[in-house]
Amino acid sequence: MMKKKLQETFNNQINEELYSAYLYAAMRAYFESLNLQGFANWMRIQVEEELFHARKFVNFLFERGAEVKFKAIKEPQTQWGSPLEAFEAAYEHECHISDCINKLSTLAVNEDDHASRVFLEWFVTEQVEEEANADAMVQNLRLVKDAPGGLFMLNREAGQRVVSPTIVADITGAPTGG
Ligand code: OFO
Repeated sequence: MMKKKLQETFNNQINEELYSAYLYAAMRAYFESLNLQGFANWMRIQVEEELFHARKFVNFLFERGAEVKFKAIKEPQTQWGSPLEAFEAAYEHECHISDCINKLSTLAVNEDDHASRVFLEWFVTEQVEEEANADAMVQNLRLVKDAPGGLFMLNREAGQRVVSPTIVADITGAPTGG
């Protein structure tokens, strides 16, 4: 059985993941309003990533016989000064999430809950990718600055992003072949 403090912190993390989805949904809407549909697509995929993260936490708590509590999700920012500013905010948010996951892992170790510690390893690795993905967009946008041609190309590239097969399988129940 998970200790109460750990259960509470896991439930806070579910809220963080749902807020992440909400924030990226707001960023998608921002890009849609600018007619930058490639960046909007990038954010749409990111929303799916975050909902997947939230479901992983929920399922783990169910498996452990712990209580799942859905708390109010705070309202996200809805406007940014430029595409670069939006992706910088996304990168900063991912750094914040990495911090939350690290603190949760430390708590799991301190509470001697090794099942939680092992479960959280997936998220520790995932956060490396989450930060890198957002940072790559920031670096590319800094390179092109305000050049319309560069922005056009980055937007088109971002439009190629697709939902990972693991997430599709989680949503549809389809076999992944793994
Ligand atoms: Fe973006 O990693 Fe979850 O929150």
